Amino acid sequence: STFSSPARKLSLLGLGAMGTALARAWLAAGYEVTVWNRTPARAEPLRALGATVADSAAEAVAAHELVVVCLWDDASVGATLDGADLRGRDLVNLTTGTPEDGRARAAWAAERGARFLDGGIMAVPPMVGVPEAGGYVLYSGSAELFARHEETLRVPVDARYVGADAGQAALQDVALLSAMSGMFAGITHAFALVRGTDVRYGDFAALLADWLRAMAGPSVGTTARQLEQGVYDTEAPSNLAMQVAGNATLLRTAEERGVSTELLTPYARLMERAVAEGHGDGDGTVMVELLA
Ligand code: FVH
Repeated sequence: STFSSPARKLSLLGLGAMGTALARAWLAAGYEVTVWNRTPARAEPLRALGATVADSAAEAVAAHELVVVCLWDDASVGATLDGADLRGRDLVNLTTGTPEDGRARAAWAAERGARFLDGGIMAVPPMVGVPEAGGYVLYSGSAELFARHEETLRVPVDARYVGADAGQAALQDVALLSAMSGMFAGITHAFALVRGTDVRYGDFAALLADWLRAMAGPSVGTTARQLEQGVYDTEAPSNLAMQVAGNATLLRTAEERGVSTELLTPYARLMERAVAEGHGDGDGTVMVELLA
């Protein structure tokens, strides 16, 4: 179609774990890929797979219209692209950053004559090139750029465009990562509780995975509905007052087992504040308002 990628070729700067996985996926799909990495040795396995290795970042940028960067942080993007001529380039930034980083980088790219798309990768390297793994990239920024290169961008992992505000992909990326962080905190505490007991880790892991799935699905749906309606009445027999009472048992159990409560305490304190402010009869959704 007229919106498909005009050429099956691109430059990729940054060959860490993620950049290398992306390069491999494009090469496997028959794309012409020019690569560059600060430490040149990391490019050699890709040369063996057919990539062209540029001697400098500027040379890689000059090679193709579509330039993808996947670097450590936003500062390394600025440092890497500093001396490159970005005029007429379609710059896709797959480096994790904040929403403000994304917006500032979009303005920076526009000043240099480039179109810009910011991407938040919701996948780990082994998921790249494996569609059934369910990974995707959230993109925001130039809709025109996304339409033009959508076919190419979908090669390593699925792609979802979330809006013209270049900060939007990072916002949703970081929100999802933050939720993951809380989940991993819970998993860490749970395994610490059963550690050194007769509980078999494998059996417990199966219980834990099923429990998290059963809780997360309905919970996020309820939270979204309540935020949309601005009504936080409890929809389940588990209001905040009950949960605060339950927290005392969680904390006492940790103490009995000699497990630190440092992961549990902050969330328990927020629930207590919600109850103290008169929200004991409602669902935990009100805590979203207490935070923001
Ligand atoms: N790996 C993952 O699981 C996650 C999944 C979700 C997305 N993240 C983000 O992807 C970006 C790159 O992550 P990565 O996993 O490829 O990271 P590393 O393997 O550590 O490679 C980092 C590359 O960045 C280069 N680099 C670092 N600093 C500079 C700099 N000042 N100038 C130029 N390049 C720089 C580094 O080069 P070198 O050390 O090999 O010379 C690597 O190419 C990241 O934003 C994740 O948050 C990954």
